[in-house]
Amino acid sequence: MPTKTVLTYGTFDMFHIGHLKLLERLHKLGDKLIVAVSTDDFNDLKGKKTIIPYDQRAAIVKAIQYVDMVIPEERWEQKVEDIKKYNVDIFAMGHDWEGKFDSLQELCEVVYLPRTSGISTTDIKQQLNKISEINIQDLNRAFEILKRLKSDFE
Ligand code: C2G
Repeated sequence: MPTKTVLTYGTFDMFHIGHLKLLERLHKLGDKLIVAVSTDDFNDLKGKKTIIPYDQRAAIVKAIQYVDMVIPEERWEQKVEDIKKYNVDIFAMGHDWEGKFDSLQELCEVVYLPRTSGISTTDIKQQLNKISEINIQDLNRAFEILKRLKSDFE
């Protein structure tokens, strides 16, 4: 039975359930799932700031049971070469990329799957920023109380 190979691309920063559910669905589309993880340099090119460095993001994706191979994504243009090099049958992305890669239909099937709602790396970063802001305000309040206590006892 010929192997059906699926290929996808992504940053996978702060790996979360949205990434996992996508990889799980991509795994079910074929027999072999290849994931191209955006390198730190490529993310600079994409204007995407990441928290987790490439080697850790790639190691996490590689450890996912649905994933058979991880390759670096270094250039927008590498998709054509990758599809040919790995005999890809299905190129698939989340639907936030709907239509962006239709030109690849000359080489293989192109599929856009619904994103998982309610979770994104951007949301996680915003929550983390909120926590650090609250912590700083709490620390300032505690500092003011300590200063008042100190002057009361002087
Ligand atoms: N995704 C999802 N549900 C979410 C968040 C992300 O299905 N809640 C999907 C995205 O649609 C994408 C994949 O998970 O297909 C990886 O998302 P990102 O890490 O944000 O990848 P991105 O920065 O979109 O990089 O050349 C293509 C780019 O490298 C894609």
